[in-house]
Amino acid sequence: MQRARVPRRLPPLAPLLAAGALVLGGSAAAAALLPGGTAGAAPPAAADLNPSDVTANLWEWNWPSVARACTEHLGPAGYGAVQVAPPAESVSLAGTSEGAHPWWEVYQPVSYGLTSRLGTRDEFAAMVTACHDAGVRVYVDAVINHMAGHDNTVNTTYGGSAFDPQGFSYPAVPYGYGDFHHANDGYCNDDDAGIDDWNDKSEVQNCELVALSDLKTQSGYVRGKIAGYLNDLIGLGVDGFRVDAAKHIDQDDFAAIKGALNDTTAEGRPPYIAQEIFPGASNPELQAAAFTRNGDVLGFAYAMGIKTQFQNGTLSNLEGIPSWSLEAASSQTYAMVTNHDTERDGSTLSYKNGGDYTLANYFLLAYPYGRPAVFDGFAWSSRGQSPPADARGFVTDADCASGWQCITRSTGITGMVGWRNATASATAVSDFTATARDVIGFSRGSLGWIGLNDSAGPSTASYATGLADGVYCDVITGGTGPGGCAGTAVTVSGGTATVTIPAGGAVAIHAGARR
Ligand SMILES: [Ca+2]
Ligand SMILES: [Ca+2]
Ligand SMILES: [Ca+2]
Ligand SMILES: [Ca+2]
Repeated sequence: MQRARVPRRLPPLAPLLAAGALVLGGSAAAAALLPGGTAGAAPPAAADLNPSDVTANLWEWNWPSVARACTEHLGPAGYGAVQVAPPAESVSLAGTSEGAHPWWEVYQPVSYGLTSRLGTRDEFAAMVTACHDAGVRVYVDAVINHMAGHDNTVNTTYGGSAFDPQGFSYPAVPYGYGDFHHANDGYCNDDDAGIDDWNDKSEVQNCELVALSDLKTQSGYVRGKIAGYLNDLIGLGVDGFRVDAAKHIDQDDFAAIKGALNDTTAEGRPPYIAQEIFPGASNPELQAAAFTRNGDVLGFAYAMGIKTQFQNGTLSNLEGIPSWSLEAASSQTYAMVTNHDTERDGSTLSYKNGGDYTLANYFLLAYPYGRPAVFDGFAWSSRGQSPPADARGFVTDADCASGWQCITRSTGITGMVGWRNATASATAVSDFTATARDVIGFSRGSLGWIGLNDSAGPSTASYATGLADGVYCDVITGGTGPGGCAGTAVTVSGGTATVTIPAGGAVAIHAGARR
């Protein structure tokens, strides 16, 4: 079910009155409903953004493509946010050992200008406006731990800004040699400045990650430049940040940067923060829990655990998630099935896993752990491969029929975004039932029920649903449609439903999608 949205620029009462939802005696009565009793005051923009914790991570989609996705798909489906790839001007590498213009170019910024392979500053700004108008927040992947690799042998860039990789010189910011960490400089106690002890907090945070020029975030000047970049994005309407390589920035330094950020323009609150704390450290100071005071963390352990259960066909084990040892509490986690790094290193499922990947994304949206982000990147066959781009590396429009993944707009996933939004207030899992090791069902209170079948054949069984008696429309097959259900109808009687779940598929019903 898709609900109509109120265009954000209408005065606050007009849509309600137009819809006949309120019958009032005139403007005085209407004014009494507004804070301060002032008719015609600017509406709180927050009311116009989708009340949803679901993000679509449209990784390396160019800005016009993100804008169109927000307007045509993400907003109408009820997504709360879209995550976009790093927007800063970056290196442009026509020839590398991984081919022309590898995807990781955008993780090597050369300035904080917004002329990039994903579009211009104007296109970025227009994208944010289009997404907000569709009810969708914009979260930016912020690369602030480092600038480009000092091992680059060319200094070509997408916006034309000059930089000197070996000289650590970025005149467009400007940053110079002294704004970076160097070998044995009193910060990085290492002879070649490259991190090799991944459990030494000082080395991990003050030395270089794979030759990337590491910013001296202890410097007030450097912190000011980073905060200036993020505040520029906030000024364009950006609502939050996925902080790249956050593990490599001292927690106190990032707290100081965060303290200098403006509130968001749309909702007037601090930007949402999701920190990339790559797992693997045994030193507690480098584990996710040591970073949550600065914001949420990416849910790597959850994604890896999901992979194991869906690949092994052991969905019954998902009942035990509350006892899994995960990075952080649900309220501090940005959850996912995959992202651009883990789909390449194979630590999580990806589009290459077919049905398991789709089913795992349904589960991500159904299960109340973290703020789920559904990923759509591009199809790839070699690890460093460029996104579809022109000869100069500028990314071409995302085409779902050619080269791009578009699960975020699929019927099943958009149905599940609606399901998650409709069940949000039922925060616990109930009625968890495993009718086989690879077939499960569970409820979210009295608001929704889902069944998932990871076996090779259809599975028919009876489930306690928690729902009121009636006929519901499965949202995986389209939810409600003209004159009934677009797809499968499910009858609940005495709180129980007998459901046939397709092989490798799911059936999901909620109180907001009844026939
Ligand atoms: Ca060392
Ligand atoms: Ca070293
Ligand atoms: Ca660092
Ligand atoms: Ca499986």
